[in-house]
Amino acid sequence: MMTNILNRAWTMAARPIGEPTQDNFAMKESVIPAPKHGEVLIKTLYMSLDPYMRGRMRSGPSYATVLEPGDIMTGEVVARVEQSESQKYNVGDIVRANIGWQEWAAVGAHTVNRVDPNLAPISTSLGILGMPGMTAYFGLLAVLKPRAGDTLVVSAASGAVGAVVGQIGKINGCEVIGIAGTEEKCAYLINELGFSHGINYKKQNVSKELSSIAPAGIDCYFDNVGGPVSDGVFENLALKSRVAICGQISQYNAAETPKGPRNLASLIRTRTTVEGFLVYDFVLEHEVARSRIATWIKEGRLKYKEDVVDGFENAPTAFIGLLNGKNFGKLLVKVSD
Ligand code: NAP
Ligand code: FER
Repeated sequence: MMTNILNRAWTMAARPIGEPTQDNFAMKESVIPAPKHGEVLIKTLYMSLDPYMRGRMRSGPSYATVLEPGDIMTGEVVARVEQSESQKYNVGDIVRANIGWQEWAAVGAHTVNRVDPNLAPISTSLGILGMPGMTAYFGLLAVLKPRAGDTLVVSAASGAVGAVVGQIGKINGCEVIGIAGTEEKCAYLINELGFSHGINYKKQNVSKELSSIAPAGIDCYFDNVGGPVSDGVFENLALKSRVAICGQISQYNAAETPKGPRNLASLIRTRTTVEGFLVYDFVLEHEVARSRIATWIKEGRLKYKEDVVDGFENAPTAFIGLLNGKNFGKLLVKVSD
């Protein structure tokens, strides 16, 4: 019945200092577990790779448990039920589960979430209909609260979160400016997603470009990256502007976190509000957001791009690449058919 004899998992072999390397990961094999009463045996189809995983590899204060060397890498997968010891699921059902970087797991049926394959392709339950999509939706609509006519800037704009932020911004009547790391990504923002402008932060001066594109200033900034990109945006904020701190990916591989926020004096003049948030702050509203996003996809008002890497063995390389902008769209690993 089972194709693989053994289960495979990626563990954190050693805590990375600075940029992770292959040596920070180790593959561990184990027997495929047998589900107990109330459990389901699931087989991973797609595995999500997300920037927050770098945070789990770091020691220090966090909203979540940090990994210790030898622990299986944290993460969410979309999987198929292969054996069920629960009334809740049948063999063949598709679920989303927090089993980490693993090919198989036996887990309590109450710990997984059903995925509706008729809503959209199942891979989207890790992307636009999953955690990154929820992040975009609530970070924009509940934290930044844009008004029609606002100028919205989003960084890491072609990524899993950023692309959704910009498109929902457009649906809400914003003028959207995206910042991304290649010409190809910027062209995609404008030609495929309908953003007004794309700024390539590796080739262009973010502050100068923004001051010419939006001389009246930026009303809303959805910050995914921090660092020099955000310095350039902060120099162009409008009166009563809002900044949502979603991520600071430019800092995730830093061996030492820089002390203190920078460049804040101008916020006095502009009366800017800066607010950090976590996608889980809005968990009670996720289902409503998921169905609204699914409707927008069906209506052709939201597009999404996935970057699918084939093969479980390639997860560490793909993850290292994510922290360097190698991905173009939501990064997934295809683990099995
Ligand atoms: P993503 O944007 O699909 O991929 C990450 C992208 O970040 C890369 O492709 C790269 O794109 C960009 N990047 C990497 N290093 C950078 C640097 N030094 N400066 C500027 N950009 C850099 O990832 P995602 O899943 O959508 O996540 C985006 C952000 O949201 C991350 O910061 C993540 O931590 C955050 N997040 C937060 C929450 C929350 O609850 N607060 C939830 C989910 C995600 P370029 O080629 O454009 O550089
Ligand atoms: C993320 C980046 C940071 C994220 C969560 C955090 C869920 C939280 C960081 C912390 O607790 O220090 O992408 O996604």
